[in-house]
Amino acid sequence: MDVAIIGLPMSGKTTVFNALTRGNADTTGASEMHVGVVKVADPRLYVLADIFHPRKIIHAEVKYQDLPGPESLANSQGLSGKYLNVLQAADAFLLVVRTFNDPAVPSAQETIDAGRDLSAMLDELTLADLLVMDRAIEKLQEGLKKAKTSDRTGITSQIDIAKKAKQGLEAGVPMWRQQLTGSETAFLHNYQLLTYKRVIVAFNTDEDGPEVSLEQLELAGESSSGLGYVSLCGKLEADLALMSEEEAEEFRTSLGIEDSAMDRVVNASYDTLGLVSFLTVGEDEVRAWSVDAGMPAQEAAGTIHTDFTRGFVRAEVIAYGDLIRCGSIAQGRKEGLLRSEGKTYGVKDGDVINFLINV
Ligand SMILES: Nc1nc2c(ncn2[C@@H]2O[C@H](COP(=O)(O)OP(=O)(O)OP(=O)(O)O)[C@@H](O)[C@H]2O)c(=O)[nH]1
Ligand SMILES: [Mg+2]
Repeated sequence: MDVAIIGLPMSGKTTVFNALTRGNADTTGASEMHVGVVKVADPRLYVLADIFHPRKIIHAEVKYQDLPGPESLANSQGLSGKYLNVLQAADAFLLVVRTFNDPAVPSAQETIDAGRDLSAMLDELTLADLLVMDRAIEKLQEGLKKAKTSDRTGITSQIDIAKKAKQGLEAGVPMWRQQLTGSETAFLHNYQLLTYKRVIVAFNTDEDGPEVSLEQLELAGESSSGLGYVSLCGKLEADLALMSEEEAEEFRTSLGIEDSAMDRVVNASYDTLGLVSFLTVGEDEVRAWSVDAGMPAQEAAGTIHTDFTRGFVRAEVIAYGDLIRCGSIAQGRKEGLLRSEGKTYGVKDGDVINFLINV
């Protein structure tokens, strides 16, 4: 999963990036982009490793990309900039919103107002898509003038789709929530619109909180619908991320923080995006793969290797809990807990899967 960190300038993006990646990126106004890859903690892998003794344990991964302030949507101009492709390639956005009070850290605004800043950022995303749709409609209309009669119907319906998306955006509905048919979605896919991505908000609080929740912000209309969020202190978490795990754990306990920012952001991302992990086991590796919940088994096979989609025969599936109870695949088979599933089986979290492939 690729997550691009966005937010207003000086909201604490790089600090949060450091907290999430145990990084040490410069927060004194550096202008380069930072990239960090983090393993998704999954204790089930270690339990499975005790059974299968694999050579490797491979976690699912999240890639975080931290964009320099002015480029990361500070204003709509920034979007056409050189980082647009990074935003387009991301699976989700982590939107950092400043709620910490620190007179030493300058801010474009005089007051701290999470609702205002969050709305402004969401508007930026919508605005960027609106610009793209406007340009698309213009281009298509030009094309229509020159088009052969036989192409006109097609182009006209494409213009209608773009106008429909534009209307939705103007009403403040992000693309992912718009009611569109499969062919409309397929056409719009070409434009790599940003509001197709799900947004997880990270409220960057002071060390002593208070925690911020989306509900308390009372955002206008439905604009907060479908957002995930976490409340964390970026600065504190960035410090903790550089300590040993034991030390950090001790500090967290004394501060009453249950989970690390890393775990909480990953959990919120999985929840918001509706992701689950299926697991594969063997002598070579025990591994977690993240996919959309309910993804058909044939498509899930394709995440391991693209050839697996074509060669899919069936999937042998056992739930993680059942496998642990049985102690081995063979015992699971004996007890009838190892199921044989077809192409359309919807993958669930914790499914231990062996794909049977015919290549
Ligand atoms: N007090 C306090 N300061 C913070 C917190 N998070 C970030 N800062 C400070 O705010 C300043 C900006 O933080 P950055 O993480 O660089 O913010 P940014 O959004 O990456 O900034 P740009 O990339 O320049 O837009 C730094 O001096 C940080 O130390 C926080 O939770 N509390
Ligand atoms: Mg930064």
